[in-house]
Amino acid sequence: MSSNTRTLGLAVAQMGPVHLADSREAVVHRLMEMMREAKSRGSEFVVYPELALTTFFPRYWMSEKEAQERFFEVSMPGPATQPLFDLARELQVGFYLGYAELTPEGKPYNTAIIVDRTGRITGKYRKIHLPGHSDHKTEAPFQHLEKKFFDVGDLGFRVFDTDNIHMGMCLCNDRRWPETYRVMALQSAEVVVLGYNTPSQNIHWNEPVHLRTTTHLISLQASAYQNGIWVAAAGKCGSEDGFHMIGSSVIVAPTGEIVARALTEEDEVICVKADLSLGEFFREHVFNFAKHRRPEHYKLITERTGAGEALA
Ligand code: ING
Repeated sequence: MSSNTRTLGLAVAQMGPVHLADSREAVVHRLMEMMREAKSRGSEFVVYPELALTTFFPRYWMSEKEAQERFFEVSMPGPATQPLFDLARELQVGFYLGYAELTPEGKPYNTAIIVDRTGRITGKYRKIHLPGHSDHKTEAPFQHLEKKFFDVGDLGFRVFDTDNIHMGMCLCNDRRWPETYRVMALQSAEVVVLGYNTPSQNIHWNEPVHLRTTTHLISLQASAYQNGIWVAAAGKCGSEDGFHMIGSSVIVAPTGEIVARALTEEDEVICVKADLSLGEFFREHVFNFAKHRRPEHYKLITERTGAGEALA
């Protein structure tokens, strides 16, 4: 690599199951173990999953009040998570963490934060693409109640300067929508980090199980390539109280190639020395936005929500 190459020691900390009976303290202990391992392998930033502190509770029917009492954080850091922030500061490692946020005003969000190497929160994101439903599907083997338990995020897709890296972030279903990455790439993102919880079984139609992993990977690979960015995706996976979620946590290069992939469905750290200059080749040439994009022909993308008539 050339001498002026900028690199980032980037780690993804995939989590195995978090069961209903698991305490936040026990979960934070696992997160800290993986941060220590990532640091020992030269990492400077660790990506944790979506809703990392609890089981994927939107699979269960309950009232919003019960969900908020049992699974939401009213402060970040809070008593259970403060040790993770302290360790980050001690090890000088930044991190992304997904959790359920209940604001002082009582608004519920599926949230993620970026914390820099001094342990300071430098960015916050609230999930915009909320999948699933809000009604009780009594016939379904489990629920997917993100539209019931969370409000649509109100912070937009932002890029944060974290330890001199232009870092964007999103959450889970967001990774399936190309608009997510393009809005951040138009803000000069170099890396996009995200967490996910993806059930293996589709409760809406009889989708072959392998497609869950296929669509997860092509979404990440295409978006990394089409925006000249690194993408790091951390899953919470395995069988949570009998409900299975996919693993395949990955780090994808701006080439669209998977450079690291988790092999298990347990707690597993994958690490890459990400060459941030690699993205520049793509952003300078094939995806030189300023030279090649023609927004005057893209208007439907922001004017229409659902598909409609062909343009006259
Ligand atoms: N989970 C899933 C995800 O987007 C899903 C929901 C799966 C939607 C597959 C569509 C297809 O990975 C979350 N939490 O968004």
